[in-house]
Parts: sequence; C-alpha cells; structure tokens
Amino acid sequence: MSPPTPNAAARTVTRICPLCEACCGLSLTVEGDQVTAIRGDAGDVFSHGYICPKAVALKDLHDDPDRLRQPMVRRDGRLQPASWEEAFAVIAERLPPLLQAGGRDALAFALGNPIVHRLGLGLYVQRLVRAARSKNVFTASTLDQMPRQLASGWLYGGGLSVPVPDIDRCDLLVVLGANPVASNGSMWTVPDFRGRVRAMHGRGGRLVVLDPRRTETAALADEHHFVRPGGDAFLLLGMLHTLFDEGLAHPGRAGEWLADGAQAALADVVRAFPPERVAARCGVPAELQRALARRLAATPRAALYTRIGSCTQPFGTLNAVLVDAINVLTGHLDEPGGVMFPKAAAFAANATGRPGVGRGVSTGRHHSRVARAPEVFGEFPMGCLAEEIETAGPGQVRALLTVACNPVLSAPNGGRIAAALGTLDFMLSVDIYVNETTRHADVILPGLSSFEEPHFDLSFPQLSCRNHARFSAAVFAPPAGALPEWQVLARLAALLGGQADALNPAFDLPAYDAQCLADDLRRLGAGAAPEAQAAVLAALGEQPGPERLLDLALRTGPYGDHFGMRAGGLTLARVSAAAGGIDLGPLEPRLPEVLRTPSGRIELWPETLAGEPARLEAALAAPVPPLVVIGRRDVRSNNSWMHNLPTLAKGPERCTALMHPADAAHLGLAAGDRVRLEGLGPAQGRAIELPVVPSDEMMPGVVSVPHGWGHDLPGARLAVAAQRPGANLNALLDDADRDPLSGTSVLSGVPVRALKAG
Ligand SMILES: Nc1nc2c(c(=O)[nH]1)N[C@H]1C(S)=C(S)[C@@H](COP(=O)(O)OP(=O)(O)OC[C@H]3O[C@@H](n4cnc5c(=O)[nH]c(N)nc54)[C@H](O)[C@@H]3O)O[C@H]1N2
Ligand SMILES: Nc1nc2c(c(=O)[nH]1)N[C@H]1C(S)=C(S)[C@@H](COP(=O)(O)OP(=O)(O)OC[C@H]3O[C@@H](n4cnc5c(=O)[nH]c(N)nc54)[C@H](O)[C@@H]3O)O[C@H]1N2
Ligand code: SF4
Ligand SMILES: [Mo]
Repeated sequence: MSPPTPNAAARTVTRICPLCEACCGLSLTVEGDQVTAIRGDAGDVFSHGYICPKAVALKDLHDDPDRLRQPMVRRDGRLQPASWEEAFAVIAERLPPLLQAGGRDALAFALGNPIVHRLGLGLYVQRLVRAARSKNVFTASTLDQMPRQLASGWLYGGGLSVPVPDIDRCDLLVVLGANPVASNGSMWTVPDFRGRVRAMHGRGGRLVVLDPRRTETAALADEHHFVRPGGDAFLLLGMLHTLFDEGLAHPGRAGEWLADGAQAALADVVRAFPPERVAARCGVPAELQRALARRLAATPRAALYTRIGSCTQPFGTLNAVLVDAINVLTGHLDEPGGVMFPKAAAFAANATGRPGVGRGVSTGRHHSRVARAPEVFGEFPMGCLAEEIETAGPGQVRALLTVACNPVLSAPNGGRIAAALGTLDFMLSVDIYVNETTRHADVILPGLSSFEEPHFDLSFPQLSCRNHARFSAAVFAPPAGALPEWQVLARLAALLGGQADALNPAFDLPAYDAQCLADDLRRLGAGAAPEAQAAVLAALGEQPGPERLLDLALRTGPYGDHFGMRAGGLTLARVSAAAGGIDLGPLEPRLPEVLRTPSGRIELWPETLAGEPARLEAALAAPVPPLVVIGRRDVRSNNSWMHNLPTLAKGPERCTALMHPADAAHLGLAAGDRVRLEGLGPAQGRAIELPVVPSDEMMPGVVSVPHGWGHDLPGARLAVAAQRPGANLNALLDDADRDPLSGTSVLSGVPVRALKAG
C-alpha cells in the first residue's frame, strides 16, 4: 500500500524512533491530528534514512484502541476507567499505610525495558526509586545486559563504558550470540547494520557469525559456525589459550593501561582450557578456535562483538570479560576499526567528573532477603521477585509498582510471578496496556502516545557506532487532561519522599520539581558558589522537567557550552534546532580518560572472578544435555508488547519452534505439527505447545523459540494479540537459574524434553 499523497496542509516532522536501540531518525508526514506517513529521515546525521517495519507501526500504536488513555482502577474486582483524581486518591489512601506497617522494603519496583527508550520515564524513574528507599528494585536488566554492565563496571569503572565495534572502519567483525539483522543491534547502537556490512564487504572486510542458529545475520556473513548454547565461555577460553600459547597476545596501546599482573593472572586461568579440552563443550572444533584467534590477532582492524546469546547464561559476566580480553590482547581495544568507547553528549558518567580515575563498581552492599542474592547496581535479580512477595517475614514485599514492565511474560517462571501478584496488598502499574502483568494491578496510570512526548535517548548515544546528538520535540500536544509520565513519576516520588499531599490536584509540582533540581545541583556541584548555582538555575529557565534536565546535561557535557564559557557548545536549543541532528564525528580513542576505576587502570582480570575457574571445571565435567532451548527475535516483533499492532501482527505465525530436521524426524514431527516442550528439573510440570518448523538452520540438539508470547491469559485486554497468542517460552525456564555474579537469569541453553503434541 502506498502512503496517501500529502495535501497542502501536510507538514513534515523528524523524530527519533523510540522502539529499539538503533534509534533511527524518522520523517513523519502530519496532516491535522493524523500521522499519514512514516519514512526514514534521509537527512538524519546518524541513520541516513534507514528504518525497519516496526517504525511504521508507531501509527498503529498511536491509534491502538486498547492503548490506555485514562487511568484504570479496580472496582468490584474489575479494572475500570477512572479519572486521575480517583486513581490518585486510591493510591494516596492505600500505599502510605502499607509502607508504615511494613517498612520501606515492603514496596518493590519492577522496571521494564521501555523506560530506557523514554526521556521522561528514564529521568524520573531514578528520582522515584531514590525517594522510595526500598532495596527491592527489580529490572529487566537481570533478564538481559547486566553481565555486560557488570563486566564494564569492573574493568573500566562504569556500567555503560562498553567498547563497541567501530564497524565503519573495521575489516573483520566476529559476532557471537547476537543477531543484529533481526534485533537491529543491542548494547551497540548501529542503525542499518546490513548497509554497514555491505560497506565493510566493499572494503574487502569479512563478517563471521558464531551462533547455534544460522541466523539472518549469518546469511550476510562470509562464515557461520555453530556454537553449543551455553558453551561460549569455553570457546572464548580456547581462543585466549591460543593467543597466549602462540605468542599472539599483544595488547598494543591499551597495554599501557592494564592493571599490573592482570594479563598474567588471566594467562594462568586460561592455561587449563586448551582448545582440544573445550571443543566438545562449545561445539567449535579446536582448529577453528585457533583460526579465529589467529585471524583476530593478524587483522589490524578487527572486532569481536557479543550480545544476549552469551549474556543470559550461567557465565554471562565471565563471557563479557573474556570478549574484552580477546579484544585487548589482539590489540583492538580503543583503536579505530576495533572496539571503541563512544563519547556521548549528555548523561555519560564516563565523560563527566575527574577523567581517568573514579570510585569503580562493587556489588553486594546488601543482599536479597530470601535467596541472599547480592545487589548489583542497586538491584536484585528479577528471578527473585516472586519469592520476595511469597515469603512471609520482616521485609516481605506487600506492594508492587511496575513501570513499563511485563514480567509475567518476560521473566522465567512467569506463572509463579502471576500467582504472587495476586497475593499483593496493593499493585500500581505505570503502563499503556492492560496486559498479562498489569491485569493484576489495583491502579494503572497510562502514559502518552510517543508522538505526544519529546524524545532524547539517555543511554544509546553512549553505545553508538558514531557520536551524535539528536532531539525530537513532541509531534502533537497531549489530549486535554492527560498527564506526561514524568509528572506522574515525579508526584509518586514526592509521595514516597514524604509529601502526603503529592497526589492532590492542588500539589505544586513545578515548585517540587525545581526544588529537586536545586538539590541535584547542590550535590553535583558541591563546592561551587551558591551564586554560580543560582545562575545555572536561572539560565535553565522554566522549561518542562525533562527538557530542563536534558539542557543541563548537554550544557555541562563534553561538547556543552558550559553556560556561555564555551562558544558554539551544545545546548538543548542548538540540538533541537538542527533538523536531522548534529554529527559529532567518528569514535575516537579515549584511554585513559574514559576509565573510572580506583586504580585508573583496566582491571582485566578482577579479583571478583576468583571463583570462576572452579565453576568452569564443574560445568565442563557435567554431561551435555541432549536437547536445549534458546531464544529468538523477529524484526516484526519487540519483546512482549507489540503483538497488538495490526501492521506487525499480520503475516506468518512467528511464535514457532525451530528444530533441526533430524531432531524433528526423530520425534516423528513434520512441518505444521505441534511440538510439546516440557521443562525439566525445577521447571518439571510446566510445558508449552507450538507449531514446529524443521530447519537445517538449527544446530542439532537445539530448539529455538521466541520470547514475549502467551497472550491468552484471562483479564488482559489485547484484542489483536489474543487472536494469535503464541506460547510463553519463559514457562520452561527456572527463576533460580542465574549467573551468580550479575544475578542475570539463564534464558538460553536450558535443557527441555520434546514430544509430539496431542
Ligand atoms: N525486532 C526486535 N528487535 C529487538 C528486540 C525484539 O524483541 N525484537 N528486543 C530488543 C532487546 S530488549 C534486546 S536486549 C536486543 C537483543 O539483541 P540481540 O542480542 O541481537 O538478540 P537476538 O536477536 O535474540 O540474538 C541473540 C542470538 O544469540 C543466539 N544464541 C542463543 N543462545 C546462545 C548461546 O548460548 N550462545 C551463543 N553464542 N549464541 C546464542 C540466538 O540464536 C540469537 O541468534 O534486541 C532488541 N531489539
Ligand atoms: N526467554 C527470554 N526472556 C526474555 C528475553 C529473552 O531473550 N528470552 N529477553 C529479555 C530482555 S532482553 C528484555 S529487555 C526483557 C523485557 O522485559 P520487560 O521490560 O518486562 O518486557 P517488555 O515486553 O519490554 O514490556 C514492556 C512493558 O512496557 C509497556 N509499555 C510500552 N510502552 C510504554 C510506555 O511508553 N510507557 C509505559 N509506561 N509503558 C509502556 C508495555 O505495555 C509492557 O507492559 O525481556 C526479557 N525476557
Ligand atoms: S530499527 Fe526499526 S524499531 Fe529500531 S529504531 Fe530503527 S525503525 Fe525503530
Ligand atoms: Mo533487552
């Protein structure tokens, strides 16, 4: 279908897509109060016109009749539309007494993925959590990238100091456990991955993919090799062994900044894992492990990249460390064409404060009550949420606040979470749907349509393959009476901070918000003269909360105008005036300035990994299970929450089980049959059924199932998604199975039993 011809009244606005980490620039045709076309913005300095099919579905999202436009309150056991006044009154009446009775930890948070894609949520959720002073903070990070962040915290001193491939100058890119053609990249903001690979090929470069499935990314690659799920640590150890054994370990310039003895300590550990010893466990022949190591060492501009496939594993944190170790020892860290640290214009902890040294990152300042899991970056594993609600005693969770989170589908053993939610004394959700999780809430407070919100990415410029600054103003004014999410979170923060009248319509939110900003400034600029702080506040003026915080971050950031002290520097006004954004150039070497470790060095083999060799030995001794399940992403889907959008929901069924033809035949399964997958061990008794697709793109002994499905639960209101609900992969997984260092759930390489359904 071609877009309607714009009429004379049409205007074009540019906008950053808020759906995934690629952060593509969009060009919207707007007629009156309608968006009539969505295209890639060819003038975008970063994405140059690239988009994927999900961008077009933003219109479906804006128009979705199931998207909440007013609060919902449970009355007579049923969620019903309510006014903001009523919803706020219910919260003000029920939440504070629970905290008075049960203490601060009686309120838990479940914080989901879209927070990192929304300016207002991202900024104000931090304020909310700080005000609540609860230790029970659970986020999607422990279903995802926490191992990567923890490794970065230990090695470089900052959770978002992640070296990303400098793909535009790279000649050999090795991708392990990531599928950027489907996911559009993760912990690596790289719009148009395909086009950038094409350019790399044009320079004679090579792409190598290691994955238990021959993926869409593998289809672009010069080579694809299977790796056994969960075997990545062993493959990486075998490669490191080769580097040391063959005298190929040459850290280059980064070597100057390695902590004393770190390289020797790593070599000591690696000695026990020669390629022959680990080949069966990782499924990669010894000679191929050696060849990969040699090629990375011999190619001047090369990068090894890994993502969720190696993260959501028992050795997730170790894997991230080992990947960086390979990049360091082959001379590719902080080098053009290797892996480099972006320098973001705003909010980057590694681009502010004193350069080259810092407090570093430590974990375990406190522990969860039931499993005694250590806190990591101030949170507990999502896998602990259910037990903290179920288990009686001091500190028991009795109230839950979810913000853009759907753990009933996104977390392992979501059925247990759903049951636990039903026992809470109070549950509040800030969300845009009545879905599998929020159907349990007593109150749901909705956000605006993304077209009604300004946009700036807080995190992704810190992970981008090129430096840039881009801002999108709201396309439409919000409907009368609707509240932006930052205001909702700010009021909740005020309530939890002790202002009993914070949810009262008469509450002076601007005054409260200004006071918070002044407090922040005092903390950040400790030592600065009060007059200077007053001048900063005056210069920031009366902008709405998120814009004011963004302006402050841009102006005090590495490219900022420093409030007039640096002519031509960035301000929010300058960034928003630049259609298509401002290009800040290719990535540049940042060692040692980027480091924030107490030693001012790269802690390549931190002491916190001391227990890993013993764990590795135990894992190597364990038998390889005959069948394991892994995850999958599809470009027309996004985690659990975009299955209600008609543009994306149509087409072939996506919630299917891919299996090697020999495995399928062995079970008597043919294309079109339904397979029953049963959980084992602690997941025994849980099963899902879904259509099987025999395919030689799968490694034998591995079945691939996408997550985020299972939209057939009573009480959810997702009319389109319910028509083809799919099955919930997470029903097969065990919430206690985690990487002990980061608390991240094991979502990949989990043993299952398969049989023909029926
Ligand atoms: N279209 C779309 N895009 C998305 C999302 C989405 O749901 N849909 N989700 C977004 C989010 S939240 C994230 S975090 C990112 C994730 O981005 P990616 O990390 O690129 O995610 P996947 O596409 O799941 O790719 C993971 C790959 O790891 C492989 N794999 C599974 N187990 C193992 C293993 O044990 N070892 C190895 N080496 N490989 C393994 C899988 O076969 C798969 O190809 O994507 C984001 N983008
Ligand atoms: N087995 C398995 N499980 C996985 C994964 C996997 O690969 N395999 N991937 C994991 C990963 S990487 C992630 S990030 C997590 C995601 O886990 P979650 O963050 O729990 O799940 P999402 O599906 O992203 O759900 C987003 C929620 O935000 C709501 N929402 C959407 N837009 C807005 C908005 O603008 N405002 C508000 N307030 N709410 C909004 C949606 O309605 C939905 O409730 O899932 C994880 N789960
Ligand atoms: S890849 Fe698609 S969903 Fe992701 S930012 Fe670009 S257009 Fe949006
Ligand atoms: Mo994610």
